[in-house]
Amino acid sequence: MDEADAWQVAGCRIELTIGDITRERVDAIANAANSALRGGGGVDGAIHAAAGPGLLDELRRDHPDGTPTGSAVATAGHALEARWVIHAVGPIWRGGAHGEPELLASAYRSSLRLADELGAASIAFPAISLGIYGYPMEAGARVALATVRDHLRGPSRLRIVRFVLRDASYPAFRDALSELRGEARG
Ligand code: AR6
Repeated sequence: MDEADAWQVAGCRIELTIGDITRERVDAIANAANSALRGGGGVDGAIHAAAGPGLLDELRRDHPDGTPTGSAVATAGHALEARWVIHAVGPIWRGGAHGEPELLASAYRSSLRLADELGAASIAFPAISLGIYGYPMEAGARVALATVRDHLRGPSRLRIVRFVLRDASYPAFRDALSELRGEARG
């Protein structure tokens, strides 16, 4: 990882990497879920497959009505290395005038708050809403990183926030990271 892939904000390091989030050895991984919380395709499908059926059982039992767009819920990690999975629901992109940026920020903010409540020191995120939900990559990457930065400027026990990305979204995150770092330097 070179310095273009990392940003120290207060006591926490934000990192960008390319990989498979189901293999991350962190306290918590976030899932790009839908509001029904019953699994799906994309990273959600991969996380359910790797965690095993206990994950869906727990979601059915504890969240029978799902959770709204912009919110997040936590479960155990089951067969994953991570101790917790934080199921965050990003918005479906509908042109940008339906509150999408605020809903995406809210999905990240809710996840970070939950991670802090649980006492997690490290969390990995996928690029929420930037796949099947069609959120434009550059704008979505900027919302993701700015929301993490803002959270870390408040009280937080997080020491690592890692974005585990696919090739397609990585350049957008790298550009957004360098832009935000530049702004922070003034
Ligand atoms: N590790 C890291 N990133 C991944 C992985 C993985 N194993 N697999 C895919 N991605 P998406 P969304 C990337 O579509 O846009 C599901 O059906 C992917 O390349 O998974 O929020 C849910 O149930 C993309 O960059 O999530 C919802 O219905 C990013 O993860 C809906 O899709 C997010 O893509 C959510 O859509």
